[in-house]
Formats: sequence, C-alpha cells, structure tokens
Amino acid sequence: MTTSAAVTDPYQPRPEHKFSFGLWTIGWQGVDPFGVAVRPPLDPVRAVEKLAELGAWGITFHDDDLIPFGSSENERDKIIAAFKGALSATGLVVPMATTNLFGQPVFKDGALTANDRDIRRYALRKMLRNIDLAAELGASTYVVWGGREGAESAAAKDIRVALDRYKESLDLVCAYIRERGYSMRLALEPKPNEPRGDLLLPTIGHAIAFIGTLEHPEMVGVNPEVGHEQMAGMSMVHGVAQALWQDKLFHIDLNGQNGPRYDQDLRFGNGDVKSAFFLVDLLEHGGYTGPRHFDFKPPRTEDDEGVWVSAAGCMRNYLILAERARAFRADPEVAEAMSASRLGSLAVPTLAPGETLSDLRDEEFDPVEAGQRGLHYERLDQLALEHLFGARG
Ligand code: GLT
Ligand code: MN
Ligand code: MN
Repeated sequence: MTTSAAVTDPYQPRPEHKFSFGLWTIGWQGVDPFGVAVRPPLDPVRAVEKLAELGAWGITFHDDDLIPFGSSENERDKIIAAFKGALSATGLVVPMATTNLFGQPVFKDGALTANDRDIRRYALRKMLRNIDLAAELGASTYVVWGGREGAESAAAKDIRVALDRYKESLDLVCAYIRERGYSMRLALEPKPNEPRGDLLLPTIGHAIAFIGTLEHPEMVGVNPEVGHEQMAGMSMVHGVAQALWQDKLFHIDLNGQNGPRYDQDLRFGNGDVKSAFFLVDLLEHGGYTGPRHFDFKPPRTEDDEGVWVSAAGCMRNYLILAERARAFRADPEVAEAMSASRLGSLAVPTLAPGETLSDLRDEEFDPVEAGQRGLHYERLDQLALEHLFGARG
C-alpha cells in the first residue's frame, strides 16, 4: 500500500470535548432592535444533524425554541418525537434545557418576579412543564436566565420583595425536582442589563450570594456568560475562578465580547482573545468537567453556510486555545518564571500548622526591602502572550 496516513486535524471537535450549543444560537434568525429576520427558521432536526456532523456533543433549548409558543398538544408531540428521533440517530445529547420567560408580551414585567401574581403563577407552570420534558430528555442542568426580571425605574419594583419572590419560586422548583426524583440542578445566569434597564442577579457574585439564601443551595449554581460579565466590567476569569472555588460552576456560556457595550454574543474566540485564553486555561486546568456550551449569535451578515462556519469556529477556537494553554503550562521557562514570581508561595498557608497570631509579632521583616522586590509578572505575561500568539512551542 502506498497511501500515506491521513493527516489528523488536532482541532477537530469530538463528542468527548463536550461541546454543546443552544438551539436559539444557530437558529437565530437575526431579528434585532433595528432589523427583521435575515435567515429562515431552522428545523430542530436539521440543527441536531448539522451539530453532530460538526463534532458537537450536545444541544440545549428553551421550551419555545423547540415547540413554538401556542402549539397544540398534537403539534407538540410530533415535534418532540421528531427531535428524539434525530437525537437517537446522531447520538447527540441534551445536557441542559431552559425556559423562555422573556419573549412573550405576558413577561414584559418579568416572570418569576412580575408584579402581577397570576403572571408569576403562569411562569412557574411554564417552567415546571419544561423541566418535565428536560428530565425526559436526560438533561441534568436547568438554566434560569431572568431576562425580564428587573426594572427601568426603582419606583416600579421593590427589589427586596422581588428577591423574596425569586427565592420563593426557586425553592418551589427545587422542591418539585426533588419530589419528582429528577437528578437535575439549577444554574442561574447573571446579566447586568439588557433587555431590562437593570436586571436582578447582575453578576456571578450577586448570584452566588443569593444562592446562599435558598432552601437547597446545593442544588443551585451559576451559568456565567463571557459577554455578560464583560458588560458589567467584570473579569470573567476571576468570576469563574470564584464559582469553581465555591463549587458553583454548574454550566458555562462561552462567547465573545469587546468590553462593556451591548450584549454582542460573538463567536467564541472573537472579542477579548486574551481573556478567552486564560478562561480556557482555567476550565482545562481548574477541574471543570461540565459542558462547554456556546451561547453566541451568528452575525446577521451570515447565510446558512456562514452559520455553520461560525459554530465550527467556536469549537475550533476552544481547542486551539486549550492546546496553547497546555503548551504554556508545559514550557520549562514558564515554570521558572512562575517560581520567580512566587506563584507557589501563595499556596502556602500564611500561618504554619501550630502557629498562632502571636508568632507573627516578633518576626524579623524589612518592609522597605520587601517593597523593593520586583514580581517579574511582565516576563510571565509576555510568555503567556507568546504562547497565545503561537510564537513559542
Ligand atoms: C438568551 C440570552 C442568553 C441566555 C439564554 C438562556 S436566552 O438568548 O441572551 O444569554 O443564556 O435563557
Ligand atoms: Mn447566555
Ligand atoms: Mn449574551
């Protein structure tokens, strides 16, 4: 045989990479506040087939993405059957699902925290119904993004009371999941604003603090999104690190953003590339084993072909950054630079075992001399950038 071995693409996504996409991402028709749809609706069955073909592992959905709002029971059953058929034919899984509690006019003042009580009761019913479907499809995470939970005026909503209602609803949902015996956890998705002037649970930190007030805090974590943290002027890398530290990173929405402005939902890797590099480094080396979920919007400039190029780009960029992060960590010069920057020293407890605060009192230390020490972070950061740029190993 004279055929040469096929060259394998190191950046080809495979199911083991756990890449997943929202049905609303690749299915986005391009409706924005300034323009109408630019692409036709995407059949969920085709979405499943295309994602599987590209090497993705999972697909996620809002109830209304899969089953258009107002569908009859008969239509609903047919859609679910076709979706299930596509999943079993391709092997794609449903790791997460969520509820659309923001699109319809009924939710214009929020859902779980709407001032109108009957709207809150309807929202809860809508959510529980889709949790049943999510469980049936095998989802272990249920995302809660309070897209309309907020206000434009502090006169319009008593935020403390709204948080009482938010907590009440999530406690009821957790009780329902337990009663049904589903192995499912909730993941709250923070966002500072848009579409409301100000949203409840605006950052990872607010969400984690709120979770501590719930009846079953162990069932609830966060689903941070790159763009949302940047909109709030926060570091996604620091926020995700804290979520991991508190065992609260239940899910993640990967996309791209260029600093504080409207929610760009760019393909992962576009936008702040350096932050994307350190985020992938953190996920790959920080013990996160959950889905790598993309929540992006293929720009309006793209046709159907461009949608799939954009989706493939998200996964490919993640794999490229993961490879760059591995090379960074494996570089002996980086190890040496980290030690010169005393990174290892931060891992040593400030008091040694058996010591007490009184041991600190008489310690010899020259603060002037310590203040003159350089930290050599510029060298370390330069090495990181050179790995990111592909200029080293
Ligand atoms: C919506 C939002 C996303 C959320 C989705 C989950 S829906 O597209 O912009 O950030 O993750 O409800
Ligand atoms: Mn999101
Ligand atoms: Mn977003």
